[in-house]
Amino acid sequence: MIKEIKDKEVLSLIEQEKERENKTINLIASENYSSLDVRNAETSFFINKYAEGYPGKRYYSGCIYTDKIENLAIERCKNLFNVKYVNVQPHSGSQANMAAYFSLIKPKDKILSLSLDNGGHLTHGSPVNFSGQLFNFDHYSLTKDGFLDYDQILSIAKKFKPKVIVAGYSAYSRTIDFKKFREIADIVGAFLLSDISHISGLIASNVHPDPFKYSHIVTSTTHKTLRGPRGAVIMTNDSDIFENIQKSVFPGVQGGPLENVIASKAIAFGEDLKDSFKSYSRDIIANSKYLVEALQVRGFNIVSGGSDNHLFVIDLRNFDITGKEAQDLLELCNINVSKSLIPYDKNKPWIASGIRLGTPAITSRGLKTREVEKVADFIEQIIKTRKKIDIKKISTEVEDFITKFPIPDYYV
Ligand code: DSN
Repeated sequence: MIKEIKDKEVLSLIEQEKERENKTINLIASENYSSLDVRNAETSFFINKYAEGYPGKRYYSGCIYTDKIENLAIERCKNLFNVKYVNVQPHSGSQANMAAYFSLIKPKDKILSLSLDNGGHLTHGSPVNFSGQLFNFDHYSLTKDGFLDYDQILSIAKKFKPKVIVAGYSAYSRTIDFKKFREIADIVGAFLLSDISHISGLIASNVHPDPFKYSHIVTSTTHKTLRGPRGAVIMTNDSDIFENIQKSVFPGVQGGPLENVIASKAIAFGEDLKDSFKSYSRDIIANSKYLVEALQVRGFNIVSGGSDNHLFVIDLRNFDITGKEAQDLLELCNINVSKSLIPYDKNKPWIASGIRLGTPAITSRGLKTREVEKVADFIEQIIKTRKKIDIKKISTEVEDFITKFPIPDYYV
């Protein structure tokens, strides 16, 4: 498809991005490589179609195939997560969370969530985000050693009396106990909203406990561990709440759905239903655990001391380098990570004292534990020798190593 782009300026940037992705070890926990089918569907004729509304009830004519593609995406997503009701229209995780809040509560109502600086998300009440501006948030925090503290969550919930409790994170490396969250929500009469954007692929593969039994609403992006297009879904088992979700997404938060992206979501959910996806998810976790151990042996401190999922955060303070400095240096050496606050960080988010690493993307390229050991070697060499590092030499070594594992077009 890419050869058909005639705009040379844009084509050149697309080609350069492809080359950058090929020669880089991508450890950004929220990124992945979607298949050629997923990418191609985004450039299909569905890109042309306006379809405000839902299958069978649209505000435009000509939706015969649009209805079929959206229904296909819905059915596949229902099968993937074994859930009764799905809205596949949210353009992004942020819009999914906005619609989810509006499905349950009104502006100014109270929500309890993990703060951004402890590993939460912007849409979980950051003051610079719509969530923090429209709703009244209080936050729970991690323990000093980086774990959720359910007693603390219950105690804050009893005092704060939120209408919604959010479970779900951007930088938490441990298993989430959704059952405990629901017990707390029931004690204080709150709804439980589980934002599984990061771990949805692991949940779909049964390698992380299921939130659906316990949550009133589950939101997820589709491009992280699910390996689909950039976008999101909202799911529930409650028919009344689902009616609110439908109204909150359209006309509440969004206008016309991106049916080309919904076609891509249908393809991704189809891929995720295969057995090979389940073994991919198991490999993600095996690689994450192995990378943690390999880095610990090399003197790196990992927040909470380990990982049960696809990601973890390195506390860099013992190396006298900030998260930003480490991220920038690693990027020069063809390794991408994202700087991350550590619990009770003294640095501001733009600087941070840690970096977040994830294994979904390298696992998609076929790296196994033997190669993960090499990734740990590179990170050690770069961070420890940073003052006299030969960037040209090491970036070439990284490129030579990772290009032996081409980004796949298809996943069998
Ligand atoms: N920005 C995403 C992440 O990196 O976790 C979450 O939206």
